[in-house]
Amino acid sequence: MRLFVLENAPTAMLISCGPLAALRGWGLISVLVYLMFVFLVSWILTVTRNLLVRKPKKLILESITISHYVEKIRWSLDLMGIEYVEEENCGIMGIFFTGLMVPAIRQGSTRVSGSNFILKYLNGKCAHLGEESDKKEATTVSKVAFLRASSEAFELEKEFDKMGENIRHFLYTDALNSKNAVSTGLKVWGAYQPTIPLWQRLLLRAIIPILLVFMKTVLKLKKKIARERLVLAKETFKKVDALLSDGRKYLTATPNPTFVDVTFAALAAPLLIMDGPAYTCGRAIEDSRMTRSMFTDEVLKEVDAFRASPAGKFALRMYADHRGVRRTSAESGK
Ligand SMILES: N[C@@H](CCC(=O)N[C@@H](CS)C(=O)NCC(=O)O)C(=O)O
Repeated sequence: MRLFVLENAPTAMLISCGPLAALRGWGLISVLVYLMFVFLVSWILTVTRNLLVRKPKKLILESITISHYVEKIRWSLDLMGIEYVEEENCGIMGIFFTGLMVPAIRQGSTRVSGSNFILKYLNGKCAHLGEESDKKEATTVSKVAFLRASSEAFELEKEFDKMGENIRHFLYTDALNSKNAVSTGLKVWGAYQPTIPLWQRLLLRAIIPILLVFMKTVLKLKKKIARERLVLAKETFKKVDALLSDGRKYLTATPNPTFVDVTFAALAAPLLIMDGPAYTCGRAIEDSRMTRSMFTDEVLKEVDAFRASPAGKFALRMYADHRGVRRTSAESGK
C-alpha cells in the first residue's frame, strides 16, 4: 500500500467536487458533467490497472517498520528464504487514511492481508513441495515443515495473535499517554526511517497530534483496560511456560522452528523491548527502534519479569538462534 497512488485520484476528485462547485459557482449540469468525468477517469484507471499494466512477479510485503504483526511475516519469509521486497510506510497513517492494515502481501493481482491469512496462503502455495527439497540454503527452514497445519498449531497462533493485541494495548497506553508521546510516535511510526517515502515522513510530523488522539480514542488507551490486557497476556505466557516445561525446544515439539514459534516470539517481542537490530533484523535504523526510555518504571518492571520467565527466554532464544537470516537477494540487490 502506497498512500495516495494514482488510483486514489478519483476519490480525491470526488471530494473536491463540493469545494469546486462552491468556488466556481457551478450549477447542477456542471456538477453532473464533472461527476461523469470523474467516473471516466476511474474507469480508465481501473481497466488500465487490471488489463494493461504488467503485474510484477515479485512478492511485495506491505509494511510499517515497527509492527509485531509485520515482523511475524517478515521473519517467516526470511526464515523460509522466500524472496520479497518490503514496501514500508509510516505507521498508523495507512489505517487512518485508507482503513487498510499491514502486513499484506501482493503478488501479481493477488493481495492477501492479515498475518494468519498470509501464512495460510503461503502454506497453500508451498504444500506441493517436498519437505527436504524446498530448503534454499543451510540457514533456511523447510517451507512445508515450517507452515505445516494442525489444529494445535492454529489454536496457538490464534491465542498468540490475541496476545499481540494485548501487549500492544499495554505498551501503547503507557507510551502514548506520556509527555514524550510525540517523540515516541515520531520514532516508532517512521519519521526518521530512510526507507519510507519522504512525503509520508513529513506528513507524519505534521499530523502526529491528530494521530495520537486517533490512537488513544480508537484503541481506548486507558490504564484500567491496559492492566486487564496485561493479565490476559500473562495467561498466554503461563500457557507457553507450561508447554516448555517438558524440555521441548519448540512450542509444538517439532525438531525445527515453525510458524507457531515465530508467531509467539515476534508478537511477544515488543514486551522484551529489543532495542538492538535483531527485532526487524536490521531494517529499523537506531532512531526508529523502541527503547526502554519510552516507558515508565511500572512497565519496565513487567518487561524485566517477562524477560526472566521461560516464555520470555524462549522468545529471546528464538531471536538469538533464528533471526540472523536477513536480506534475501531480491532485497540486498536493491
Ligand atoms: N490481525 C492483524 C493485525 C494487524 C495489525 O494490527 N496491524 C497494525 C500494525 S501492528 C496496523 O496495520 N496498523 C495500521 C497502520 O499502522 O497503518 C494481523 O494479524 O495481521
